[in-house]
Amino acid sequence: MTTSVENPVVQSSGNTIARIHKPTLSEFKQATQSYSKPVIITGKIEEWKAFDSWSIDYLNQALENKEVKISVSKNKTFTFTEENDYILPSIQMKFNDFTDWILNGDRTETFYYLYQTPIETSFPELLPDIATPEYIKKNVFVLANLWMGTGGNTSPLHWDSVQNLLCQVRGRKKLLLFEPKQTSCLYSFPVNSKIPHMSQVKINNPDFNKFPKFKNARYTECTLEPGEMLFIPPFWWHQVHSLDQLNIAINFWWGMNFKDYFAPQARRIFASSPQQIGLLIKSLFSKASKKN
Ligand SMILES: O=C(O)CCC(=O)C(=O)O
Repeated sequence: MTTSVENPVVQSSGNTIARIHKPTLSEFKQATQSYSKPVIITGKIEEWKAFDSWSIDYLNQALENKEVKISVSKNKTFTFTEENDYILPSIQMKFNDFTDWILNGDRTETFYYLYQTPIETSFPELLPDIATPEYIKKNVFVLANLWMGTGGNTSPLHWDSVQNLLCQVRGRKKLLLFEPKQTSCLYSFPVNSKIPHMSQVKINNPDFNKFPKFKNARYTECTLEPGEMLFIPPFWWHQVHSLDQLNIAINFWWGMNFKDYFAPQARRIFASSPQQIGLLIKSLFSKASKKN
């Protein structure tokens, strides 16, 4: 099944994201202007065992019916709201039951997403199938998460205070990206809220009366194909739509560089409370590692 995604009603920046085949570290640094610009890398994931072997049968066998935590949504949008106390609702399920649900074409009223689950703690069996990309500095803390679900799942517009390589193993993902300098048009939740990294705007159906400056926002779109990895610099806003019936991705998160502390979002948080940015990073990692 292929899911189509409506473009938002705002305009494209007219930019595209460059693709670069198997760059060396110095080519990667050049293409990203020293970790500042998104770029799509081709040819690297094909070297992973996961790329050849990750079928549902293989994963069912490797994970031997283990209990997993699966996020649930009534409308395929997976987000933090006041209504659910800013925690994604989830259930425990046998991995095989989850993959049966995927194979049966997700014809249910509740939709599932194996969402941002740290591989090292939750799926160590899968670690030999992937490789930490060499573009990540040695000796830094890296968190690799597994994401697995079906077409139509949406992670709404947000930024992360970490560097990110989003690696697509199966299925495609469509992303809408907004540069940090667009932040004033994107209406973040308040700094002292539980979700200061999320936009209040529903970008596919925006309320322009409430969010008039969103009309001036400019996005860059890309579709990540299986075997491709996207570098997302810290503080770049992104909304992510899964396409295709089986969608599997890994993302690698690691600490930001000094220059990133000058992004508008970091400055806004600093201005309100200087300790917050460190806490933000810490909580991101500890939240993720406590997930399962
Ligand atoms: O793939 C998704 O649904 C969301 C991924 C994401 O937001 C990220 O990698 O930061």
